Amino acid sequence: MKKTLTIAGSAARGGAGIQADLKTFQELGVYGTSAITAFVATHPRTNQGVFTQSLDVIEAQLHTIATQIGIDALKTGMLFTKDIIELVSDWLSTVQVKHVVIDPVMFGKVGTALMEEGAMSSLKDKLLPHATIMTPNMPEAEYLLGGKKLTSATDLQDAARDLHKLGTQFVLVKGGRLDGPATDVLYDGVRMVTLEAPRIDTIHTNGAGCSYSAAITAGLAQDLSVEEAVMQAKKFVTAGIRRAIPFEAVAGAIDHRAYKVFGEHDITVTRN
Ligand code: PXL
Repeated sequence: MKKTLTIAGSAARGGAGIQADLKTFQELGVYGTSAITAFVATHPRTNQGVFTQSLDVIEAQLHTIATQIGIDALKTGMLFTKDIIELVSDWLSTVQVKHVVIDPVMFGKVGTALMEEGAMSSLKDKLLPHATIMTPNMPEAEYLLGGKKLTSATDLQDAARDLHKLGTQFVLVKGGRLDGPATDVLYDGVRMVTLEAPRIDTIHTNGAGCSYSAAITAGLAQDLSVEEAVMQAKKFVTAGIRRAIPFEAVAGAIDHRAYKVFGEHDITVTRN
């Protein structure tokens, strides 16, 4: 069984973060391990929402997994601080991991900050050069590009070309926030691949981004090509959103079982 690792935050609600990643790994048939960078939950008295872990705790998890289990592919999700980004980047320089997926998590669905201010330069200069693929959504791509606004599928392609210069092998810009079909673009410096899924009219998409990058990680661990892994991941997330689990108080989560149980995967791929 191939082994995967997620380095990310714990989302107590169970839809996103570490919880989404491990569910995705399980569904796609890889062994999942985790290094938790922070806990995301709202404290009833202080209203504090992000509780980062000490660098020692994070380093201990990474060391344990690398020395006792092994890693065929890994992803990073919410790292939150500059110090954590630098710890993970330095650690990546010491281990040989073939496939590294970087989900540059910065904002939650409603704009919640999931990366502290001042961490961007470390993300760009130290972490991204390790990436096989980075998977920004539109606000993250805009922020990485210094505030440029993305409003069309053509803008996504331009953004992918610009982001590729940051040193990752592949860039996947996710256009879920555009109107019309859910269009993403994958660029490797030469070829632009457009993946399109029908728009599913729902607010219940918590964890879609996390699960997308986790599914790519699972595919890469199993030796799919990057394009195949992204295609499978897009199908996985589309099926999950179609069967999303609504919650009463907050936006619901994608159903991680959907791809395997119902097998829906109506996406189209265009290459140019
Ligand atoms: O979906 C982005 C995200 C990533 N990581 C953690 C989160 C969230 C959003 O809720 O809680 C830990």
